[in-house]
This record gives sequence, structure tokens and C-alpha cells, in this order.
Amino acid sequence: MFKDIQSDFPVLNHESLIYLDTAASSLTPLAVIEAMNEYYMHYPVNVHRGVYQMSYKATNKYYEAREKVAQFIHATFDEIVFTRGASSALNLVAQSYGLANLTKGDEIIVSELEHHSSFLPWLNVAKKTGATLKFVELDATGRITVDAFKAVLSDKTKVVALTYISNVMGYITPVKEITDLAHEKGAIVSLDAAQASPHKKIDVKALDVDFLAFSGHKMCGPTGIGVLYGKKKLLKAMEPVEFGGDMNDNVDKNDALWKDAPYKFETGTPPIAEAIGLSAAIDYLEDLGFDAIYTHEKNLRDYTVDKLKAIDGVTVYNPSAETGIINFNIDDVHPHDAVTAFDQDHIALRAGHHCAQLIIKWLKVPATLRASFYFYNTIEECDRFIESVKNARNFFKEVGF
Ligand code: C6P
Repeated sequence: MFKDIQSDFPVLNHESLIYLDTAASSLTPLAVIEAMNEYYMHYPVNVHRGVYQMSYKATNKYYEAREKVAQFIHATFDEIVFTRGASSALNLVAQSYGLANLTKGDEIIVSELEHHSSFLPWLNVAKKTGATLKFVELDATGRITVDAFKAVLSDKTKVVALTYISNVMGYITPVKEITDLAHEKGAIVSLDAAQASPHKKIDVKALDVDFLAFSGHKMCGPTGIGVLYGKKKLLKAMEPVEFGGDMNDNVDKNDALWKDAPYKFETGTPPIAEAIGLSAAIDYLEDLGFDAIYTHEKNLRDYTVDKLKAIDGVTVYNPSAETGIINFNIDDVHPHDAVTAFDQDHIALRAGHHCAQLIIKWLKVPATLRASFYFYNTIEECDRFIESVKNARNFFKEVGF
């Protein structure tokens, strides 16, 4: 479907690599590198401060990047806060909204599918405020269902903090139904969309979530930038959690006045080149088309899962997942040994707990292997990967590790 697309990625032109670790970080296309280079080559100066042409240009490009992100998820300009990544965005919600609005007796709904960056900020809020964490009981396949969510939702629920797509199981959470139910109880919904934004068109207005977070580096953009979307009225009422330059209007010895959102949440020199890179990444992905991206990676995944299931001694933990993540193990082979064998075949994938220990514990295994696909992967790569799995399986069986 994406014929010759690999030539867009400089790293693939000079490395012999089958990259199946997009869920950790995607590869970077030339268009994004060039957009950032252009900033560094032609107007590498600060924003919001300089009263000279070059600084106006940097400020305008930074402004346009925020506008692009807003349009990308159907939000408005002042609902987009630039952060260091999804982790900082999710922490901002917990530290600002959570600590100010929750108290003993309140309940926070989370799940065992959460990435640590979605779960730990709320564990911290619970510890500090006396609020209680409630876990949606996962179904037999490890999914969040609307019925299981209803079972933990109560008049005490104040916050629902869930993942949109699990970084381990690749399942899509039924966000809209959950959000509607949460709102009936007056709770707010904070959605971790780090694994969704690279693969799926997001419409925050249609989902009606209150907060949503994602990272640039998982969607062909640069590292060091993430996005927090927040509904305008919520951001307006929230206090900043970091203080310093550029986020204030007036500073006196005993008090200070913050700028409006998003600026009150963005102290210091912002990620200018990164915002420009993220904007270029959005253009790049939108040109390819999210439906085509999703279909391609789903096809690769289904093809690979079928072949993996046919190999004796391979366990796939998420055979029915609807996105491009395969979570699996080779019997009697530690995942770290297996990835070392794959690395020798120039195949990159992740092993371990994937910063989501709760779901690994739920699976009752010490660690897993994770292959994650994107539009730049091919069927030929899937075949080579499957061969590599077979070889690893046979090798470790023979040597008896
Ligand atoms: N998951 C993975 O290999 P940052 O690191 O801030 O850009 O994103 C954090 C994050 C939050 N939520 C989910 C669902 C995620 O998958 C991640 C990052 C990577 O799965 C690195 S641990």
C-alpha cells in the first residue's frame, strides 16, 4: 500500500533494519528533519521575546504549529498546551487538576492496562489526597468493557484516567461510551492517547473527553514535545505547576499574575524546533491518510499473528487486538534473550514490562516481547520476522536454555 515509503526515512537508507518498535518511538521522515533543520539554519531564535524580524518568524511558526495541532484533534488554539511528552501532559493534569479538586472519599477510576505515565500520577494524587483508586476489571482477554466500567462508576467518581490504546495489548478502549457515563456522574475523563494519535484520527469534540495527552515522537515527530489538550473552562480554572519566565503577566514582590492558558502552563523557552517538527509530522501523516495507515498496519499484524500462532511454543497474548501491536512470548525463552537473537537478524523490537507492569502482572508472566507495526513496515519484513522467531525458538530449544 505504501510502496517506496521507506525512502522517506533516512535511517532506513543507511541501516539494514526491520523496525518493529514504533510503539516506543516511530522513525522520523525527512520532511520532519528538514522542517526542524530549516528552523536551525534560518531562524534559530527564541519566541515571544525578541522584537526583531527573525524572532517574529520563529514566533509565527511556533504559533502555526499550535494551530496545526489544534486542528488535528478538532480543538481550539488555546486548548493546546505543549509539554515535554505525554508523560508530562498526564502529570500536569494530575498535579494541577487532581491535587486541587480531589479529597478523601473521592474515587479515581483507572485500569491495569495503564502505562505508568497514566497510572502513577493518579497513584500519587490518591496518596496525597486520600482519594481511592478503583480498577476497571478487565475481561478474559484483558480489555476494558463498558459493563466493567459501569460496575466501578459511582457517585464518588471524580476522575476517570484511562488509556485510549494499550501500549501492551493494542486494544482500543470504548472511550465515548465511558466518557458519557462518567459525565453523567459529574466526573472528568483524562485520556492517554499516546498510542492512538499515531494511528487513528482523534476528534476531542466527538469523544468529549476533558483532557487528552500524546507525544510527538510516536507519530513521526521529534522527541521532547508532547501535547495536552484540555477543555477551555478546565484549563482556565487550573493553576500552573511550574513557574518561571514567559508564563506570567505581572510579577510583584508578593504576588504574580499568570497569563491565560495555554501560556501559564508553558514556562521557560518552549520546544520551538520540536513544535515545528510536530507540525510537519502531522502534515506528513495526514497526507498519507489515517485510514490507509490503520488498514496497512492492521493487515500486517493479522498476517503475522496467524503465522506466529502456527509456531509451536509461541504464545500470543492479544490475538484479537485491533491495532498494530503483538504481545507475545516464546516458551522457555526469556524475552531479553529473544530480542538479542532478533537483533542479530537486524530486527528491533521491545522486551520487558513496557512501562506497564500492572498488565504484565495481570498476564502472570515476568515480561513479554512486543512487536509494533507502522505504515513503513512490509509483508516481506513480517516474513523475515517470523523466520527469526522460528530460528530463535529452535536455537534456544536445542541449546536448552
Ligand atoms: N510508551 C512504549 O514503549 P512519553 O514517554 O512521555 O512520550 O510517553 C509515555 C507513554 C504514555 N502512555 C502510553 C500508552 C505510552 O505507550 C507511553 C510511552 C513507550 O510503550 C515508552 S515506555
